[in-house]
Amino acid sequence: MIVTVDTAAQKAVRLRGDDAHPFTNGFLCRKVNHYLERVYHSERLLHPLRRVGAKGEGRFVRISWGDAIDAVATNLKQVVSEYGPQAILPYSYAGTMGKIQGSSLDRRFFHRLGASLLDRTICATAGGIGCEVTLGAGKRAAVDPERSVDCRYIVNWGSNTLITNTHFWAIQHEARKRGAKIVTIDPFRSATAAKSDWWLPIRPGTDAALALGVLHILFRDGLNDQDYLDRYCLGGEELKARALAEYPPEKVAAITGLPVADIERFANEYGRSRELFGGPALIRLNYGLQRHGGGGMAVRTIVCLPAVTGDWRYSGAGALLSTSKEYPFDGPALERPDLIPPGTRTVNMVQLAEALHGELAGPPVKAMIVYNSNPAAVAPNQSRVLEGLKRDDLYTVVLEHFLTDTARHADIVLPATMQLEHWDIHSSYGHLYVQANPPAIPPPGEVKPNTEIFRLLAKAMDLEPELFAPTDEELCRLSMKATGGFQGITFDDLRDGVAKRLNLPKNWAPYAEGNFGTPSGKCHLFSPTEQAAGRDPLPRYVPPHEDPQTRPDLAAKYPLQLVTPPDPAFLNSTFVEIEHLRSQAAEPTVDLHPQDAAARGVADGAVVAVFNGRGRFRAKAKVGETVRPGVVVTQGCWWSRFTADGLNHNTLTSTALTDFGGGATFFDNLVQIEAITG
Ligand SMILES: Nc1nc2c(c(=O)[nH]1)N[C@H]1C(S)=C(S)[C@@H](COP(=O)(O)OP(=O)(O)OC[C@H]3O[C@@H](n4cnc5c(=O)[nH]c(N)nc54)[C@H](O)[C@@H]3O)O[C@H]1N2
Ligand SMILES: Nc1nc2c(c(=O)[nH]1)N[C@H]1C(S)=C(S)[C@@H](COP(=O)(O)OP(=O)(O)OC[C@H]3O[C@@H](n4cnc5c(=O)[nH]c(N)nc54)[C@H](O)[C@@H]3O)O[C@H]1N2
Ligand SMILES: [Mo]
Repeated sequence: MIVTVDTAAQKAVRLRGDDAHPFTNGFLCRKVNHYLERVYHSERLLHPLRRVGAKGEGRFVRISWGDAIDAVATNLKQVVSEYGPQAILPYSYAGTMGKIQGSSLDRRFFHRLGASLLDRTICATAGGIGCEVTLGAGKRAAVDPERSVDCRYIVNWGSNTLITNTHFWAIQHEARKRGAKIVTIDPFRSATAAKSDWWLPIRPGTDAALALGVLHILFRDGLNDQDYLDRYCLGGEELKARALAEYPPEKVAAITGLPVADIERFANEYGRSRELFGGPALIRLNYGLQRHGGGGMAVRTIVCLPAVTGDWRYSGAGALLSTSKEYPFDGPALERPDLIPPGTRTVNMVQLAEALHGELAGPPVKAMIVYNSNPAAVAPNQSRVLEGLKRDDLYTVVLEHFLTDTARHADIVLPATMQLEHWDIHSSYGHLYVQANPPAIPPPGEVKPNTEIFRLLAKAMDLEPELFAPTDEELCRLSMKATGGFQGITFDDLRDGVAKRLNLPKNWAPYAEGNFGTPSGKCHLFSPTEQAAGRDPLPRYVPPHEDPQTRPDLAAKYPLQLVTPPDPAFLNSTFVEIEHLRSQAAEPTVDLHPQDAAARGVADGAVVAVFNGRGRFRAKAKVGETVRPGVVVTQGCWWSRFTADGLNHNTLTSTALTDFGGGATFFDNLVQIEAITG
């Protein structure tokens, strides 16, 4: 972002994309483009607040920083003396993904206190572990996306790329001009699906079955790159035997709901991309397919495909989930995990509802400190989370920009800086540049960076001053180890905000000659590690937790599969505060197929109730062929204040975990819909 500042007024007057940034190329996404409206929003929090109303009601009074920090320290000390430090739960995620404001002094603070650890599973762990099973420790499906213009068959698999990764869509668009075909696999006709050459409306949570069906066809028709398999892979024969024996197209069609002819055509085009379209294939797999009971297995299986076709040989081709692992940030130096007392329990953030209801092992949660996150809106099983946040015996502190649904339940709210107002350093999970974020303007009002808030808290809690002494710039410097992709790049090279490409070869292709992260360096199509752990050594289809095919009992009551991705106008629950983005999203809606609508007497535009055993909320019906029969989609994450019943789609989602990584299963829900009359 290039910010123009009126220096006399110390005010940012313009914000735009950076033309000199090779990947973002001068444009910002639809939300960040309006970031100045967040910065100067009339509801922005500018002072510490103390709650005076009931939890959730939103009545607060302004207090001084001194009083706020004293109050927090007094309460935390009391919790520690009565219940031990593990009764304190930190809760943070991706509000800012900066290394310094996201995970540095905050971690030191909680580690030193001996607070419960938080397993940050809400987004990416299922696919992370799924990748590691196949590709090896610390590895992700990664390519240089700028080189993907040379791909000629591009598959957006569970990825709403046009919306959630808009700069990569621009690259796909360019590849298409040069002859590429774009295919999207998604139960919902997302904006990406609508703009693709071919939309494959798969049944939710069945992607591993499709991938195994594709493998069946690749092996059956001799479309496998045997040389790549022989040199760089372990278990090609075993995978082949399983795919051929267990995943014939007819069976895969019955699981995925896709016609046999489409499965055959997709596998054939994918496997023969170079011959048919003149260039290699890329699978842009993303988070949509991970948010299901079998999400880890789905990723593990899909990332086998480029090894079988040999697409890993080509720069920009193969599969892309995340480039995040290419950044050798020195996490331990920032976070000091050595300070964690042995035996400290870990709470999975997906299970916040259980944690707040005292259902997890270990001491009850008596205090929670939330920053960079809005769990009241984004965590699953929202009604139970809200009930937990309303507990009178829970002390809640929230560091925020706005009075979010979570902040409204806080005892103390502490105002935090935004991106324009603090130092930070950023990796990416979608490209290969590292960048510092120098502040453009001073913080407004009494706002402070997260780091500074933890410095104040540490002092009030009598923790060792030297742990919290480094300035934010010093922390930035400390974060960069001169190894791997950071060789030849120092913080000083980044200070002015110019993005530097990681030190990787121009035609980077990480797995072109093997180099996987496994002990043998080979791609594990067959995983001895999984076998040793008593699990299936080969990929297989793991059905969703709530699947009409495997849970007919549940489907009798709740027959529809519900998918709950973010609205294109929002970033999870961020930007809901911006009025004109909110008006683009308009109101909570639910897409349903005309057959399912007719069966329920639901007309397009009617208000319906969407419900299951966990919750119920109202939405406006959008009847159309944007979903396959049996599937419904409601986009979020709305704030309670702006919905008819004070709830969003997470009142319907469950805290059940994924097969690998303990991830969230936001898109794995059975529901029923009924028309609301009167
Ligand atoms: N505008 C915008 N951009 C964002 C975000 C945002 O909230 N708004 N969030 C950011 C974050 S934190 C993340 S993690 C990424 C997420 O980026 P994406 O992975 O693109 O995110 P989603 O939109 O959640 O899911 C993608 C698609 O998967 C589909 N899907 C659901 N279930 C299945 C399934 O079983 N199989 C298949 N094949 N598809 C399925 C959904 O219908 C959806 O269209 O986006 C980032 N970018
Ligand atoms: N049903 C359903 N639920 C979902 C998803 C879904 O697709 N469907 N998506 C999931 C995904 S992919 C993710 S990543 C999670 C995201 O969950 P969260 O990380 O909680 O994301 P946000 O909703 O964006 O909320 C982040 C909050 O951090 C605040 N914030 C931003 N920067 C700073 C800062 O510097 N300091 C402080 N103190 N606060 C800051 C913002 O104001 C915002 O309120 O949600 C998950 N929840
Ligand atoms: Mo995410």
